[in-house]
Amino acid sequence: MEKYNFKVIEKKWQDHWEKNKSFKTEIDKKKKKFYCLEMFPYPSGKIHMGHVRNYTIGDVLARYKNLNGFNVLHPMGWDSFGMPAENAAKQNNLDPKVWTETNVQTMKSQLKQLGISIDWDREISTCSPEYYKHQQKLFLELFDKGLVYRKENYVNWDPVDETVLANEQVIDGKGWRSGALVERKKLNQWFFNIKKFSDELLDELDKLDEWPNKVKIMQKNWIGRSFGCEIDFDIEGNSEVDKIKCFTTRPDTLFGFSFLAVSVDHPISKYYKKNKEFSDFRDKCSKTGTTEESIAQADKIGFKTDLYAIHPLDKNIKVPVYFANFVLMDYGFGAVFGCPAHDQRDLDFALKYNLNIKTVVKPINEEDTFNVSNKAFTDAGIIFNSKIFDGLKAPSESVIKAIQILEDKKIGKKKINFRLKDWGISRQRYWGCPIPIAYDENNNIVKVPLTELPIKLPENINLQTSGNPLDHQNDWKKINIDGKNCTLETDTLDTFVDSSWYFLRFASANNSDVPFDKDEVNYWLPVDQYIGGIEHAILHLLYSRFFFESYQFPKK
Ligand code: ANZ
Repeated sequence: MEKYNFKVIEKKWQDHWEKNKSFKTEIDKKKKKFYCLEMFPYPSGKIHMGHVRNYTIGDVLARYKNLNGFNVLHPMGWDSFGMPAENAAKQNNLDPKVWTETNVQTMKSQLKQLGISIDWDREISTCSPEYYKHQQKLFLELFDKGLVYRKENYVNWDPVDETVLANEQVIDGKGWRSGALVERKKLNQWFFNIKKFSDELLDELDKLDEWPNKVKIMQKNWIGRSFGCEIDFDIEGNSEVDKIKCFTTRPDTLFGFSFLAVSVDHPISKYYKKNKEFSDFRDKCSKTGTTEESIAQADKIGFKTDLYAIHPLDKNIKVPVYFANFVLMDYGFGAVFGCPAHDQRDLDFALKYNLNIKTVVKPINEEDTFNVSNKAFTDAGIIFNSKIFDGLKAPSESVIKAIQILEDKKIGKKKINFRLKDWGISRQRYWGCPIPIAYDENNNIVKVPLTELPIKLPENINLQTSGNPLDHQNDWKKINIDGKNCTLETDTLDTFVDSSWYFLRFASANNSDVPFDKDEVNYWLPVDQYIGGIEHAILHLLYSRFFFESYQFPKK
């Protein structure tokens, strides 16, 4: 077999590239542009075949377009913050910066050896202060617009990586990197208010003509717009709780109501704080993560309260109120009315706790003797056993009609809900972009002034500590803002923030004044060909749309 001397090939290629560099990446309005982008890699060590496959596709397209007279932008960068660097450095007593930069050099030289047609003059690396100083500025701009906020919240806690995970980073109830079973924990966190754009993010999907349908469907489901109504249930049993509000998409099944279930974090839980059995139950629930997926997969368990909910259309019907692990606090109102015959989760719960199962929807042409036993009937059908709703086509007529009736009686109100949650961006880790926020002596939030940016990560620090290493950096944490002694935020940003705008940065990669220049962005964007894995369809591709939607380009 012929032996290849890669060093010689690399040299030859570089000479060739220098002489024939024809990928002009300056703006040239006489030519049609082609922006070809592969998702930038995490510098994990060496280039692997997955990278080669991806970059070869981009290379072929970039060359083809170039030969066809296009002005081609084909850049490369490094998604270089993140936990693997910190974990690898921790294990081998190394500096994450050194580990990362060594990997970048190796991978870059391998890509050069492969001869991929990349414009290395625009190389970016997210762990470089040159990149993240702009990100810190963007963060403050979003803060000023009210799109960033801090609140105490239940989070997905990865007990192995000792950090918080976004819902999108929990797969089958496990951390996407560590594989550890995710737990629920209450922490103060920073959030991007992505929910504010739920309607836009959903509606504008229709305009993304060239996006693969699969990606659009995944995003649509993730944003999850649900049409339904909120219903107030009167409560008996505790003089301090008089009503519980539920969100439902099926008010037409109200006569199949046989229990009411609330989340363990529902406001009424405060009345059970001292109850030992309830605290044990709550602890048991916190062993499941906070994502819908992990909750859906967990066994349905409940804690029966001493409360009863009264049927809003028939005061003679009273049903028990439970705390249940399958009810999410951050969806709707953290409470559901259980209708076992027509919802499988409710049916599983009812079978376990021996609750009434009343069938109120039957298949078309079925007798009134139709009865659900161990499989919920969720198809279209006809309402029966339901007094005023009887005979309506379900759900096409019956949902609207039921909402109308409930609205007329002032028991309920039409309501649209979204599955999408605000994006938790705090990570309790060292190797990430510092959040440009400090706290004064009274723990008030203070913005770090632009003149102090970038807030650089401290170097050569001890990573062999528990929790977040930055918490132990007492000198680094001190900052004086307007004469006040303040303490820097020690959470760092989720690395998905870094990758939410890198495709814009490539348009102005060497501009140290602004993250991206309006004219350059207007010329190069949108990306004409984006190459990457479907696993990024929701996370990265949704977050970057949020960034784009929320950011107004600087006026020149
Ligand atoms: C009663 C009912 C009867 C429901 C029935 C469904 C079928 P989507 O479509 O995903 O929006 N729900 C409401 N809030 C909840 C929460 N915080 N945690 C868990 N489940 C919750 O789902 C809406 C349905 O999810 C709602 O409609 C409610 O159950 C449940 F035959 O209400 B339904």
